[in-house]
Amino acid sequence: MPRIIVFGGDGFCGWPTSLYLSSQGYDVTIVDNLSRRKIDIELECDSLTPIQPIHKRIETWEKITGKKIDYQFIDVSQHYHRILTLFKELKPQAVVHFAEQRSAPFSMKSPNHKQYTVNNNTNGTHNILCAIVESGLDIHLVHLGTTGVYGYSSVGMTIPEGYMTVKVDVEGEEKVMEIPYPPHPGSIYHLTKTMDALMFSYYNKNDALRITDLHQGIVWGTQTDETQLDESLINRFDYDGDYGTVLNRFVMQAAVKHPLTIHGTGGQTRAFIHIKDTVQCIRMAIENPPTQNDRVKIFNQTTEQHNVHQLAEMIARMSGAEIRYYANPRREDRDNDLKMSCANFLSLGLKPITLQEGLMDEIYKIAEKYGDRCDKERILCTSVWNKNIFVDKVGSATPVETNNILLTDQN
Ligand code: NAD
Ligand code: USQ
Repeated sequence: MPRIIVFGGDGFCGWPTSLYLSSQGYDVTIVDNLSRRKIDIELECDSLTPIQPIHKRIETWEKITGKKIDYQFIDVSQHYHRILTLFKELKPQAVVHFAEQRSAPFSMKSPNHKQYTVNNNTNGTHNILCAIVESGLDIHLVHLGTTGVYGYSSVGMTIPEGYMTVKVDVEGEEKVMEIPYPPHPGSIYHLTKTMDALMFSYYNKNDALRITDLHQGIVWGTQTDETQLDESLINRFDYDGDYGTVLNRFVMQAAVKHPLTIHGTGGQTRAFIHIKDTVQCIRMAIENPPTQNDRVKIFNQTTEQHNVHQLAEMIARMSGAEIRYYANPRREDRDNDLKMSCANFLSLGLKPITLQEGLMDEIYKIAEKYGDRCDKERILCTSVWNKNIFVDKVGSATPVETNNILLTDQN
Protein backbone atom coordinates (compact mmCIF):
# COMPACT_ATOMS: atom_id res chain seq x y z
CA MET A 1 0.00 0.00 0.00
CA PRO A 2 1.19 3.58 -0.55
CA ARG A 3 3.09 5.42 2.15
CA ILE A 4 1.51 8.46 3.77
CA ILE A 5 3.38 10.81 6.10
CA VAL A 6 1.20 12.47 8.72
CA PHE A 7 2.86 15.63 10.01
CA GLY A 8 1.36 16.42 13.42
CA GLY A 9 0.13 12.83 13.81
CA ASP A 10 0.22 12.92 17.62
CA GLY A 11 -2.42 15.68 17.81
CA PHE A 12 -6.19 15.78 18.22
CA CYS A 13 -6.95 15.39 14.49
CA GLY A 14 -3.66 13.76 13.45
CA TRP A 15 -3.79 10.76 15.80
CA PRO A 16 -7.26 9.46 14.79
CA THR A 17 -6.41 10.19 11.14
CA SER A 18 -3.19 8.14 11.39
CA LEU A 19 -5.07 5.20 12.91
CA TYR A 20 -7.85 5.41 10.34
CA LEU A 21 -5.45 5.55 7.37
CA SER A 22 -3.51 2.62 8.87
CA SER A 23 -6.77 0.67 9.28
CA GLN A 24 -7.52 1.35 5.59
CA GLY A 25 -4.23 -0.30 4.61
CA TYR A 26 -1.95 2.72 4.15
CA ASP A 27 1.62 2.57 5.46
CA VAL A 28 1.67 5.47 7.88
CA THR A 29 4.63 7.43 9.23
CA ILE A 30 3.87 9.99 11.92
CA VAL A 31 6.13 13.03 12.19
CA ASP A 32 5.64 15.14 15.31
CA ASN A 33 7.88 17.18 17.63
CA LEU A 34 5.44 16.72 20.54
CA SER A 35 5.20 20.50 20.89
CA ARG A 36 1.52 20.25 21.78
CA ARG A 37 2.38 18.09 24.79
CA LYS A 38 5.05 20.64 25.80
CA ILE A 39 2.50 23.47 25.53
CA ASP A 40 0.36 21.58 28.06
CA ILE A 41 3.30 21.85 30.47
CA GLU A 42 3.60 25.59 29.79
CA LEU A 43 -0.14 26.12 30.34
CA GLU A 44 -0.13 23.85 33.43
CA CYS A 45 -2.99 21.91 31.92
CA ASP A 46 -3.53 18.52 30.34
CA SER A 47 -5.90 16.71 28.03
CA LEU A 48 -9.06 15.75 29.95
CA THR A 49 -8.56 12.23 28.64
CA PRO A 50 -5.39 10.44 29.78
CA ILE A 51 -3.44 10.25 26.51
CA GLN A 52 -0.52 7.84 26.43
CA PRO A 53 3.03 8.61 25.23
CA ILE A 54 3.36 8.30 21.46
CA HIS A 55 5.38 5.04 21.58
CA LYS A 56 2.82 3.38 23.87
CA ARG A 57 0.04 4.50 21.49
CA ILE A 58 1.82 3.01 18.48
CA GLU A 59 2.74 -0.24 20.28
CA THR A 60 -0.87 -0.70 21.37
CA TRP A 61 -2.11 -0.17 17.80
CA GLU A 62 0.33 -2.78 16.49
CA LYS A 63 -0.58 -5.25 19.24
CA ILE A 64 -4.32 -4.94 18.53
CA THR A 65 -4.32 -4.76 14.73
CA GLY A 66 -0.94 -6.14 13.64
CA LYS A 67 -0.42 -2.89 11.69
CA LYS A 68 2.79 -0.94 12.09
CA ILE A 69 2.97 2.85 12.28
CA ASP A 70 6.42 4.49 12.20
CA TYR A 71 7.23 7.58 14.22
CA GLN A 72 9.83 10.31 13.59
CA PHE A 73 10.59 13.13 16.02
CA ILE A 74 11.16 16.09 13.70
CA ASP A 75 10.42 19.78 14.14
CA VAL A 76 9.12 20.68 10.67
CA SER A 77 9.75 24.38 11.25
CA GLN A 78 13.47 23.75 11.97
CA HIS A 79 14.73 20.51 10.47
CA TYR A 80 14.45 20.99 6.75
CA HIS A 81 17.07 18.38 5.83
CA ARG A 82 15.40 15.70 7.92
CA ILE A 83 12.16 16.29 6.05
CA LEU A 84 13.96 16.12 2.71
CA THR A 85 15.78 12.90 3.68
CA LEU A 86 12.51 11.35 4.84
CA PHE A 87 10.83 12.18 1.53
CA LYS A 88 13.71 10.63 -0.43
CA GLU A 89 13.72 7.48 1.75
CA LEU A 90 9.97 6.88 1.95
CA LYS A 91 8.77 8.29 -1.37
CA PRO A 92 5.30 8.98 0.05
CA GLN A 93 2.30 9.16 -2.23
CA ALA A 94 0.90 11.97 -0.11
CA VAL A 95 1.72 13.92 3.03
CA VAL A 96 -0.95 15.26 5.38
CA HIS A 97 0.09 18.45 7.16
CA PHE A 98 -1.52 19.03 10.58
CA ALA A 99 1.72 20.23 12.24
CA GLU A 100 0.88 23.78 13.25
CA GLN A 101 0.15 25.73 16.42
CA ARG A 102 -3.63 25.70 16.10
CA SER A 103 -5.07 27.74 18.95
CA ALA A 104 -6.23 31.30 18.23
CA PRO A 105 -6.18 32.32 21.94
CA PHE A 106 -2.67 30.83 22.42
CA SER A 107 -1.45 32.79 19.40
CA MET A 108 -2.70 36.05 21.00
CA LYS A 109 -1.28 35.59 24.52
CA SER A 110 1.88 37.71 24.17
CA PRO A 111 4.41 38.91 21.59
CA ASN A 112 6.33 35.64 22.14
CA HIS A 113 3.27 33.56 21.39
CA LYS A 114 2.57 35.59 18.25
CA GLN A 115 6.15 35.11 17.07
CA TYR A 116 6.18 31.42 17.92
CA THR A 117 2.94 30.83 16.01
CA VAL A 118 4.08 32.73 12.91
CA ASN A 119 7.55 31.11 12.91
CA ASN A 120 6.30 27.61 13.61
CA ASN A 121 3.41 27.60 11.15
CA THR A 122 4.84 29.49 8.19
CA ASN A 123 8.33 27.94 8.38
CA GLY A 124 6.88 24.45 8.78
CA THR A 125 4.61 24.84 5.77
CA HIS A 126 7.36 26.39 3.69
CA ASN A 127 9.88 23.68 4.63
CA ILE A 128 7.45 20.95 3.53
CA LEU A 129 6.74 22.69 0.20
CA CYS A 130 10.41 23.39 -0.46
CA ALA A 131 11.40 19.79 0.38
CA ILE A 132 8.77 18.38 -2.00
CA VAL A 133 10.29 20.43 -4.83
CA GLU A 134 13.88 19.54 -3.86
CA SER A 135 13.06 15.81 -3.61
CA GLY A 136 11.94 15.80 -7.25
CA LEU A 137 9.09 13.48 -6.22
CA ASP A 138 5.46 13.93 -7.16
CA ILE A 139 4.06 14.14 -3.63
CA HIS A 140 0.50 15.33 -3.08
CA LEU A 141 0.28 17.74 -0.12
CA VAL A 142 -2.95 17.69 1.88
CA HIS A 143 -2.99 20.61 4.30
CA LEU A 144 -5.37 21.41 7.13
CA GLY A 145 -6.45 24.99 6.81
CA THR A 146 -9.41 26.63 8.49
CA THR A 147 -12.76 28.11 7.57
CA GLY A 148 -11.54 31.08 9.62
CA VAL A 149 -9.48 32.27 6.61
CA TYR A 150 -12.75 33.60 5.14
CA GLY A 151 -13.79 35.53 8.23
CA TYR A 152 -17.26 34.56 9.35
CA SER A 153 -19.59 36.83 7.50
CA SER A 154 -20.38 37.42 3.90
CA VAL A 155 -22.91 39.72 2.32
CA GLY A 156 -25.42 36.96 2.77
CA MET A 157 -23.89 34.71 0.13
CA THR A 158 -22.88 31.12 0.70
CA ILE A 159 -19.10 31.11 1.18
CA PRO A 160 -17.66 29.15 -1.74
CA GLU A 161 -14.83 26.61 -1.64
CA GLY A 162 -11.81 28.89 -1.95
CA TYR A 163 -12.51 30.74 -5.19
CA MET A 164 -15.16 33.17 -6.34
CA THR A 165 -16.17 34.87 -9.54
CA VAL A 166 -16.28 38.68 -9.48
CA LYS A 167 -17.30 41.25 -12.03
CA VAL A 168 -14.96 44.22 -12.41
CA ASP A 169 -15.39 47.47 -14.26
CA VAL A 170 -12.53 47.98 -16.74
CA GLU A 171 -12.93 51.43 -18.25
CA GLY A 172 -16.69 51.04 -18.45
CA GLU A 173 -16.57 47.46 -19.68
CA GLU A 174 -17.65 44.64 -17.36
CA LYS A 175 -15.11 41.83 -17.09
CA VAL A 176 -15.28 38.59 -15.11
CA MET A 177 -12.43 37.29 -12.98
CA GLU A 178 -12.04 34.28 -10.73
CA ILE A 179 -10.17 35.19 -7.57
CA PRO A 180 -9.35 33.54 -4.23
CA TYR A 181 -12.05 34.42 -1.69
CA PRO A 182 -10.73 37.49 0.19
CA PRO A 183 -8.74 36.46 3.28
CA HIS A 184 -10.06 37.89 6.53
CA PRO A 185 -8.08 36.47 9.46
CA GLY A 186 -9.33 37.13 12.99
CA SER A 187 -6.24 36.14 14.99
CA ILE A 188 -2.49 35.63 14.50
CA TYR A 189 -3.18 31.91 14.19
CA HIS A 190 -5.74 32.51 11.44
CA LEU A 191 -3.30 34.94 9.80
CA THR A 192 -0.74 32.11 9.45
CA LYS A 193 -3.34 30.02 7.61
CA THR A 194 -3.91 32.81 5.10
CA MET A 195 -0.12 33.03 4.65
CA ASP A 196 -0.01 29.26 4.07
CA ALA A 197 -2.61 29.72 1.32
CA LEU A 198 -0.42 32.24 -0.51
CA MET A 199 2.54 29.84 -0.33
CA PHE A 200 0.39 27.09 -1.81
CA SER A 201 -0.69 29.31 -4.64
CA TYR A 202 2.93 30.23 -5.41
CA TYR A 203 4.34 26.67 -5.31
CA ASN A 204 1.43 25.38 -7.34
CA LYS A 205 2.02 28.00 -10.01
CA ASN A 206 5.81 27.90 -10.05
CA ASP A 207 6.56 24.22 -9.41
CA ALA A 208 3.27 22.58 -10.38
CA LEU A 209 2.94 21.04 -6.92
CA ARG A 210 -0.26 19.14 -6.35
CA ILE A 211 -1.89 20.63 -3.26
CA THR A 212 -5.24 20.22 -1.51
CA ASP A 213 -6.04 22.80 1.17
CA LEU A 214 -8.85 21.71 3.48
CA HIS A 215 -10.62 24.65 5.08
CA GLN A 216 -11.81 22.89 8.18
CA GLY A 217 -14.43 24.10 10.66
CA ILE A 218 -14.33 23.59 14.43
CA VAL A 219 -13.89 19.90 15.17
CA TRP A 220 -16.09 18.37 17.86
CA GLY A 221 -16.25 14.91 19.40
CA THR A 222 -13.33 12.88 20.70
CA GLN A 223 -13.33 9.26 19.74
CA THR A 224 -13.33 7.46 16.41
CA ASP A 225 -13.92 3.74 15.75
CA GLU A 226 -10.15 3.19 15.96
CA THR A 227 -9.30 5.31 19.04
CA GLN A 228 -11.99 3.55 21.07
CA LEU A 229 -10.52 0.10 20.46
CA ASP A 230 -8.36 0.42 23.59
CA GLU A 231 -7.97 2.89 26.48
CA SER A 232 -4.32 3.44 25.43
CA LEU A 233 -5.46 4.73 22.02
CA ILE A 234 -7.78 7.39 23.46
CA ASN A 235 -7.77 10.74 21.68
CA ARG A 236 -6.92 14.01 23.39
CA PHE A 237 -9.72 16.23 24.73
CA ASP A 238 -8.80 19.89 25.18
CA TYR A 239 -11.04 21.81 27.55
CA ASP A 240 -8.90 24.74 28.73
CA GLY A 241 -9.46 28.37 27.77
CA ASP A 242 -6.72 28.30 25.13
CA TYR A 243 -7.07 24.98 23.30
CA GLY A 244 -10.57 23.79 24.17
CA THR A 245 -13.01 24.52 21.34
CA VAL A 246 -16.48 25.76 22.01
CA LEU A 247 -18.75 22.72 21.61
CA ASN A 248 -16.49 20.24 23.40
CA ARG A 249 -15.93 22.87 26.10
CA PHE A 250 -19.66 23.35 26.66
CA VAL A 251 -20.30 19.61 26.93
CA MET A 252 -17.37 19.22 29.33
CA GLN A 253 -18.51 22.23 31.38
CA ALA A 254 -21.96 20.68 31.71
CA ALA A 255 -20.40 17.41 32.86
CA VAL A 256 -18.26 19.04 35.57
CA LYS A 257 -21.08 21.42 36.62
CA HIS A 258 -19.40 24.63 35.49
CA PRO A 259 -21.63 27.29 33.91
CA LEU A 260 -21.45 27.30 30.11
CA THR A 261 -19.11 30.14 29.14
CA ILE A 262 -20.66 32.19 26.33
CA HIS A 263 -18.53 35.06 25.01
CA GLY A 264 -20.49 38.30 24.63
CA THR A 265 -23.98 37.56 23.35
CA GLY A 266 -23.24 34.16 21.82
CA GLY A 267 -24.35 35.54 18.46
CA GLN A 268 -21.26 34.13 16.70
CA THR A 269 -22.05 31.49 14.08
CA ARG A 270 -19.30 29.03 13.24
CA ALA A 271 -18.79 25.99 11.00
CA PHE A 272 -18.45 22.56 12.61
CA ILE A 273 -17.41 19.01 11.76
CA HIS A 274 -17.30 15.81 13.81
CA ILE A 275 -13.89 14.15 14.28
CA LYS A 276 -15.19 10.97 12.60
CA ASP A 277 -15.97 13.01 9.47
CA THR A 278 -12.55 14.69 9.63
CA VAL A 279 -10.78 11.36 9.20
CA GLN A 280 -13.11 10.37 6.33
CA CYS A 281 -12.49 13.68 4.57
CA ILE A 282 -8.71 13.26 4.78
CA ARG A 283 -8.94 9.84 3.13
CA MET A 284 -11.20 11.26 0.41
CA ALA A 285 -8.76 14.13 -0.20
CA ILE A 286 -5.85 11.67 -0.51
CA GLU A 287 -7.80 9.46 -2.89
CA ASN A 288 -8.98 12.34 -5.10
CA PRO A 289 -5.84 14.36 -5.71
CA PRO A 290 -5.54 17.27 -8.10
CA THR A 291 -3.93 16.51 -11.44
CA GLN A 292 -0.60 18.06 -12.40
CA ASN A 293 -2.11 21.11 -14.05
CA ASP A 294 -4.82 21.81 -11.50
CA ARG A 295 -4.74 24.91 -9.35
CA VAL A 296 -4.70 24.42 -5.55
CA LYS A 297 -7.77 22.34 -4.75
CA ILE A 298 -9.74 23.87 -1.89
CA PHE A 299 -12.44 21.96 -0.01
CA ASN A 300 -14.53 23.34 2.83
CA GLN A 301 -14.19 20.57 5.38
CA THR A 302 -17.26 21.32 7.43
CA THR A 303 -20.72 19.84 7.61
CA GLU A 304 -22.94 22.32 9.48
CA GLN A 305 -23.07 25.79 10.96
CA HIS A 306 -24.26 26.68 14.46
CA ASN A 307 -24.70 29.73 16.58
CA VAL A 308 -22.83 29.66 19.94
CA HIS A 309 -25.90 30.72 21.91
CA GLN A 310 -28.08 28.02 20.39
CA LEU A 311 -25.42 25.41 21.12
CA ALA A 312 -25.30 26.47 24.76
CA GLU A 313 -29.11 26.34 25.02
CA MET A 314 -29.19 22.87 23.50
CA ILE A 315 -26.58 21.58 25.95
CA ALA A 316 -28.26 23.33 28.88
CA ARG A 317 -31.55 21.62 27.97
CA MET A 318 -29.81 18.26 27.74
CA SER A 319 -27.92 18.59 31.01
CA GLY A 320 -29.58 21.22 33.16
CA ALA A 321 -26.38 23.34 33.05
CA GLU A 322 -26.43 27.05 33.86
CA ILE A 323 -25.47 29.51 31.10
CA ARG A 324 -23.21 32.50 31.85
CA TYR A 325 -22.13 35.32 29.59
CA TYR A 326 -18.60 36.73 29.76
CA ALA A 327 -17.30 39.94 28.19
CA ASN A 328 -15.75 38.70 24.96
CA PRO A 329 -11.96 38.32 25.27
CA ARG A 330 -11.74 38.36 21.46
CA ARG A 331 -12.13 41.10 18.93
CA GLU A 332 -14.87 39.56 16.81
CA ASP A 333 -18.31 40.52 15.56
CA ARG A 334 -21.07 40.56 18.14
CA ASP A 335 -23.06 38.28 15.84
CA ASN A 336 -22.91 36.98 12.29
CA ASP A 337 -24.72 34.77 9.82
CA LEU A 338 -22.73 32.05 8.12
CA LYS A 339 -23.55 29.86 5.17
CA MET A 340 -20.80 27.72 3.75
CA SER A 341 -20.69 25.36 0.81
CA CYS A 342 -19.29 21.87 1.36
CA ALA A 343 -20.38 20.54 -2.03
CA ASN A 344 -16.99 18.98 -2.88
CA PHE A 345 -16.99 16.43 -0.06
CA LEU A 346 -20.71 15.72 -0.48
CA SER A 347 -20.09 14.97 -4.15
CA LEU A 348 -17.35 12.53 -3.12
CA GLY A 349 -19.86 10.65 -0.97
CA LEU A 350 -19.41 12.11 2.52
CA LYS A 351 -22.41 11.27 4.72
CA PRO A 352 -22.13 14.02 7.32
CA ILE A 353 -22.56 13.31 10.99
CA THR A 354 -24.65 16.17 12.28
CA LEU A 355 -25.12 17.39 15.80
CA GLN A 356 -27.06 14.70 17.59
CA GLU A 357 -27.76 14.30 21.22
CA GLY A 358 -26.48 10.72 21.04
CA LEU A 359 -23.05 11.93 20.04
CA MET A 360 -23.08 14.71 22.58
CA ASP A 361 -24.04 12.11 25.12
CA GLU A 362 -20.91 10.15 24.17
CA ILE A 363 -18.69 13.20 24.80
CA TYR A 364 -20.62 13.92 27.99
CA LYS A 365 -19.89 10.41 29.26
CA ILE A 366 -16.18 10.84 28.49
CA ALA A 367 -16.17 14.22 30.21
CA GLU A 368 -17.96 12.75 33.24
CA LYS A 369 -15.64 9.74 33.35
CA TYR A 370 -12.50 11.90 33.39
CA GLY A 371 -14.08 14.92 35.13
CA ASP A 372 -11.81 14.52 38.14
CA ARG A 373 -8.84 15.36 35.84
CA CYS A 374 -10.40 18.76 35.08
CA ASP A 375 -8.69 21.78 36.64
CA LYS A 376 -11.56 24.25 36.86
CA GLU A 377 -9.08 27.12 37.18
CA ARG A 378 -8.15 26.49 33.55
CA ILE A 379 -11.66 26.76 32.11
CA LEU A 380 -12.12 30.50 31.60
CA CYS A 381 -10.51 32.14 28.56
CA THR A 382 -7.86 34.57 29.77
CA SER A 383 -6.09 35.35 26.49
CA VAL A 384 -7.28 38.71 25.15
CA TRP A 385 -7.03 40.07 21.61
CA ASN A 386 -5.48 43.41 22.60
CA LYS A 387 -4.38 45.13 25.74
CA ASN A 388 -7.50 47.27 26.06
CA ILE A 389 -9.64 44.20 26.58
CA PHE A 390 -10.14 43.06 30.14
CA VAL A 391 -10.49 39.51 31.39
CA ASP A 392 -13.97 38.90 32.76
CA LYS A 393 -13.78 36.21 35.43
CA VAL A 394 -17.20 36.92 36.91
CA GLY A 395 -19.64 36.78 34.03
CA SER A 396 -23.28 37.76 33.98
CA ALA A 397 -26.65 36.03 33.78
CA THR A 398 -27.58 38.10 30.72
CA PRO A 399 -25.79 38.64 27.36
CA VAL A 400 -22.86 41.07 27.52
CA GLU A 401 -23.22 43.64 24.77
CA THR A 402 -19.99 45.63 25.17
CA ASN A 403 -17.05 44.80 23.02
CA ASN A 404 -15.14 45.22 26.28
CA ILE A 405 -12.74 47.95 25.12
CA LEU A 406 -12.88 49.46 28.58
CA LEU A 407 -11.91 49.06 32.19
CA THR A 408 -8.22 48.79 31.33
CA ASP A 409 -6.83 50.61 34.31
CA GLN A 410 -9.89 50.97 36.47
CA ASN A 411 -9.72 47.56 38.15
P1 NAD B 1 -3.09 19.72 17.75
O1 NAD B 1 -2.35 20.84 18.37
O2 NAD B 1 -3.81 18.76 18.63
O3 NAD B 1 -2.11 18.88 16.79
C1 NAD B 1 -1.06 19.45 16.06
C2 NAD B 1 0.12 18.50 16.16
O4 NAD B 1 1.20 19.05 15.41
C3 NAD B 1 0.62 18.33 17.60
O5 NAD B 1 0.77 16.97 17.91
C4 NAD B 1 1.96 19.08 17.62
O6 NAD B 1 2.89 18.51 18.53
C5 NAD B 1 2.40 18.98 16.17
N1 NAD B 1 3.27 20.07 15.73
C6 NAD B 1 3.05 21.41 15.85
N2 NAD B 1 4.10 22.09 15.36
C7 NAD B 1 5.00 21.17 14.92
C8 NAD B 1 6.28 21.25 14.33
N3 NAD B 1 6.88 22.42 14.13
N4 NAD B 1 6.92 20.11 13.98
C9 NAD B 1 6.33 18.91 14.20
N5 NAD B 1 5.13 18.75 14.79
C10 NAD B 1 4.47 19.88 15.14
O7 NAD B 1 -4.10 20.37 16.69
P2 NAD B 1 -5.34 19.69 15.95
O8 NAD B 1 -6.57 20.12 16.62
O9 NAD B 1 -5.08 18.26 15.74
O10 NAD B 1 -5.27 20.46 14.56
C11 NAD B 1 -4.54 19.93 13.47
C12 NAD B 1 -4.59 20.87 12.28
O11 NAD B 1 -5.96 21.06 11.91
C13 NAD B 1 -4.04 22.26 12.60
O12 NAD B 1 -3.26 22.72 11.53
C14 NAD B 1 -5.27 23.12 12.78
O13 NAD B 1 -5.02 24.44 12.39
C15 NAD B 1 -6.27 22.44 11.87
N6 NAD B 1 -7.65 22.64 12.35
C16 NAD B 1 -8.04 22.18 13.59
C17 NAD B 1 -9.36 22.39 14.02
C18 NAD B 1 -9.84 21.94 15.37
O14 NAD B 1 -10.99 22.27 15.73
N7 NAD B 1 -9.06 21.19 16.15
C19 NAD B 1 -10.25 23.05 13.17
C20 NAD B 1 -9.82 23.51 11.93
C21 NAD B 1 -8.51 23.29 11.52
N1 USQ C 1 -16.48 30.79 22.42
C1 USQ C 1 -17.38 31.02 23.45
N2 USQ C 1 -17.14 30.44 24.64
C2 USQ C 1 -16.07 29.63 24.87
C3 USQ C 1 -15.17 29.38 23.81
C4 USQ C 1 -15.41 29.99 22.59
O1 USQ C 1 -18.37 31.75 23.30
O2 USQ C 1 -15.93 29.13 26.00
C5 USQ C 1 -16.72 31.42 21.12
C6 USQ C 1 -15.54 32.21 20.60
O3 USQ C 1 -15.55 33.55 21.08
C7 USQ C 1 -15.74 32.09 19.09
C8 USQ C 1 -16.38 30.72 18.92
O4 USQ C 1 -16.89 30.36 20.19
O5 USQ C 1 -16.67 33.05 18.67
C9 USQ C 1 -15.43 29.65 18.42
O6 USQ C 1 -14.31 29.57 19.28
P1 USQ C 1 -13.41 28.24 19.34
O7 USQ C 1 -12.36 28.44 20.38
O8 USQ C 1 -14.28 27.05 19.46
O9 USQ C 1 -12.80 28.17 17.87
P2 USQ C 1 -11.64 29.00 17.14
O10 USQ C 1 -10.90 29.90 18.03
O11 USQ C 1 -12.27 29.61 15.95
O12 USQ C 1 -10.61 27.90 16.69
C10 USQ C 1 -10.95 26.54 16.42
C11 USQ C 1 -9.65 25.74 16.33
C12 USQ C 1 -8.83 26.25 15.15
C13 USQ C 1 -9.66 26.19 13.88
C14 USQ C 1 -10.96 26.98 14.05
C15 USQ C 1 -11.89 26.78 12.87
O13 USQ C 1 -8.91 25.87 17.54
O14 USQ C 1 -7.66 25.42 15.00
O15 USQ C 1 -8.95 26.70 12.80
O16 USQ C 1 -11.67 26.46 15.20
S1 USQ C 1 -12.79 28.23 12.52
O17 USQ C 1 -13.66 28.55 13.66
O18 USQ C 1 -13.55 27.94 11.36
O19 USQ C 1 -11.87 29.32 12.32
